[in-house]
Amino acid sequence: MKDGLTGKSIFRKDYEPYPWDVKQLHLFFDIGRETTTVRAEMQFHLKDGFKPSQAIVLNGKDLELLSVSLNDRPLGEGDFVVNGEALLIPDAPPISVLKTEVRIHPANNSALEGLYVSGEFLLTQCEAQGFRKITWFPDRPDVMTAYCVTMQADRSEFPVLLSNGNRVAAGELPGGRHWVRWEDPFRKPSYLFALVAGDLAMVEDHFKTRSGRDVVLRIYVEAENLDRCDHAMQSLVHAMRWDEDRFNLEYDLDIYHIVATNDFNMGAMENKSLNIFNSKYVLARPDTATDADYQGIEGVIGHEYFHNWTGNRVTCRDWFELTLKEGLTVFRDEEFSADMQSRAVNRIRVIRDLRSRQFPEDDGPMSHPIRPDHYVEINNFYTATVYQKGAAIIRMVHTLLGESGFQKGMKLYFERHDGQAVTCDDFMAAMADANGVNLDRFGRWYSQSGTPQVHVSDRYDAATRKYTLTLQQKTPPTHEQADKQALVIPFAVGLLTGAGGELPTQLETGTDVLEGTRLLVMEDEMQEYTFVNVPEKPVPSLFRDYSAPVRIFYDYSPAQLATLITHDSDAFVRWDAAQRMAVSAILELCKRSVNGLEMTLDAALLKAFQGMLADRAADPALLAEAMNLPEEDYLAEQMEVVDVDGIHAARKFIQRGLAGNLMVHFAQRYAELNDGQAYQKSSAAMARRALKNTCLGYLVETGLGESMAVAQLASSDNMTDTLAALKGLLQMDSPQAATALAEFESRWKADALVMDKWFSIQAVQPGPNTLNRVKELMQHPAFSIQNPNKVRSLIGVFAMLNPTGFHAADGSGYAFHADRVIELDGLNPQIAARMAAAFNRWKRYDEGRKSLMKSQLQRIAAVEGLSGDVSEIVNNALR
Ligand code: 0A1
Ligand code: ZN
Repeated sequence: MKDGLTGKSIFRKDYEPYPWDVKQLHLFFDIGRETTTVRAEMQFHLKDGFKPSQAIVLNGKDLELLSVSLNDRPLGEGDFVVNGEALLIPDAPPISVLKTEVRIHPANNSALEGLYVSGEFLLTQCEAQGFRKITWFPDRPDVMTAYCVTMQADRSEFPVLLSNGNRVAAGELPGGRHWVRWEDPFRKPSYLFALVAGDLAMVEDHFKTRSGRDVVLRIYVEAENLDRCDHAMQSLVHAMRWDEDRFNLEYDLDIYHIVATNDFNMGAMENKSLNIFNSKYVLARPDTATDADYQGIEGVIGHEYFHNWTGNRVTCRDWFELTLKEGLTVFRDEEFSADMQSRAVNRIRVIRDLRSRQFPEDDGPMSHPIRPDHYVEINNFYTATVYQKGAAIIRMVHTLLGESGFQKGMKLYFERHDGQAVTCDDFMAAMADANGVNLDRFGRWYSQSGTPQVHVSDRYDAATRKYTLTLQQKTPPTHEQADKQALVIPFAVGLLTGAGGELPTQLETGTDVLEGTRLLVMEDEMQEYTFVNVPEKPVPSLFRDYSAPVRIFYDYSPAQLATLITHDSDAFVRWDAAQRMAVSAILELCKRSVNGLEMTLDAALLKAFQGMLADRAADPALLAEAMNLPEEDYLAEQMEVVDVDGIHAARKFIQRGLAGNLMVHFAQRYAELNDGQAYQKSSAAMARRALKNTCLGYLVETGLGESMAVAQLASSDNMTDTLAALKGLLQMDSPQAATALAEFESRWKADALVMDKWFSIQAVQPGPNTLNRVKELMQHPAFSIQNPNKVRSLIGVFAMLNPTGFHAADGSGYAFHADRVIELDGLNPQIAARMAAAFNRWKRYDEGRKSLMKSQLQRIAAVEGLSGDVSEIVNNALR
């Protein structure tokens, strides 16, 4: 696939239903690390409406075919055709029992898709198209069937044998072997199949469902991790309860399994009743996991559990519809986290993530609608767009219909589609029909890519006491879609007095007077809203709670931003105002330094920070969010041509300036929060740690910080504080940093997840020396290029989160990274493709960097036998 044209695109419009019902699938596994044999027995019934003598088409990849038979007749070479990943049996009778036997090699599977080895056990990953690496089958989500899975294996090597559904039989075999049979009463698509075999330890709990059924909950981990499962188990119980309370959805089997692995391409996988998790999203103990890890675990455990209804009971017709399950399930997990912890803090983190990851994606070579129209490799479409923008679009449906309207829609969706494989249109139809509204125009969000811009302007007329907001929306053309339509945009707005009081609002066109936020719905390219009885020129509080995933343009004065930061009732608007102030201060400094002018600290920003530090009423976690300066990559997105070093210098200058000027305030707040109390998991305690460590991050830019960081490191009883102190020492380039790193390493060298953090904090260090350090760290015994978590934490962090390192002007970062992409492509194309995306924004840099990145992309594209995964990414980028 050298020229990028050979990677064949698949189109949504080409969907055709599968002609066959698969009544059931019996699988027989003879398990071994080196070799596993898989026998499959499938019953095909021709569906009504299809003409007789259809072919049966199955998918398979890297399978050693041992035998095929049809209705008990062995098939020979001439009876079927194997063409690439398809096996075709022409003219099959309307009832056909097909039996196949294949051999596969788990230990050689470095792509971590299909059946593979992780430590002392074997496991599967089938989404999206991994099942075809296990056996021949119609590997597409609209083919659902009942699975009965029998496994046999050596008992001492594989004491635990798991699959989906219920364990219905088991027994001993001669020679120290045993067998187990699992049956899943729910028909499911192949991507939800799972199997686990090996030596695993387990913790168990129970959940009583609302209707009184007892569900056994089990988490399987490697024995040394048994003491790190409590939080995951509690999160699971909370998720089960929450889905009953909020969505009226109850679990449907008597058993729920989670298995944690260190070798996983993604976060976790929702296989029916046998979730498989990246251990990062299961294992936590206060001394090994940060608060962010704890929150991540709760969110991902929730996410996979919620898929049981949104994904498993109702699944996707084809992979173009991926956001049907992912956007909706992310929305559900966001709501879960918001209900469990601080809603406002969670919301801000979601918005920050959307803007810093999804916006650039939507503006780059991989831009696609949440429901793409074509792809080469589906694995490249598990994106921030499909997931996070997908969730933002579901959130707008929720905003428009309200909680009860939304729940009515969900109810109808399940009534209509339980047990089916459906489309996003089916989902929207249920929402619309249940509420008697028309959502057709809203549906454009599913087919249009790119981030809409909303330009807001206003005028106030003191004589008539009228205030008019004019909104203009425009979605710039994207890589694959030139023409854009107007979208339906929920616009939640409030008006403040200059002193910060909330004004009641009344529209010229209406009579109702609203005390708080007013929800308006923009449908056209341009719309005006005139408010009456407005006593003074108000400060507009725009898109409260970020009511639509758009870029908001309004020319705020520093005084208006200050009013919003201090007084607005909406946490998003307060945070956003603080970010805007910081962004403009930093970008202004960039400009000044380009023009040879001296850098100065923005007075309004200084004052705002002083105010925030003095605020004892606000949630400390929200203050921490507001005081965390925008990241360098987010700042880069705001520039015409990215000035890597300028951004870094300007941001650093502001950070130092704030720290120096407000040292006493930071130190005082730090001292209050650093109260010596023992670790607690509560969100209040997490919020205090967040603000404390934000203060520390500033203090290390002053003479006070080093001793504070050293003391915090020495006394810490949790990973959040430990890591913050260690990062602080690195950030200030303290002479103590090397010892601290070495001590951390010697304490945690055998702990994979903790060592990931150790790699990351070194890879993220700005400056020219880091590349060599990263190269050295690749030789560290705890590093392995075969392990996705390691690759992400060292190579991924360097490329994506260390702009001054990766974008070194001599191109050394690019050359190194391209080598890694090529090396990874031979091992794990999915991960290689994710890494290759680091070059996606190449056109936004200066000429020198552009041409350096381009030549690395060309070098990758020219690799003989490059995977479709990487080829799609680099050729899109080059186009
Ligand atoms: N459905 C999972 C994500 C996932 C997708 C692909 C995987 O392997 C290639 C693994 C997991 C989720 O949304 O959690
Ligand atoms: Zn998901």
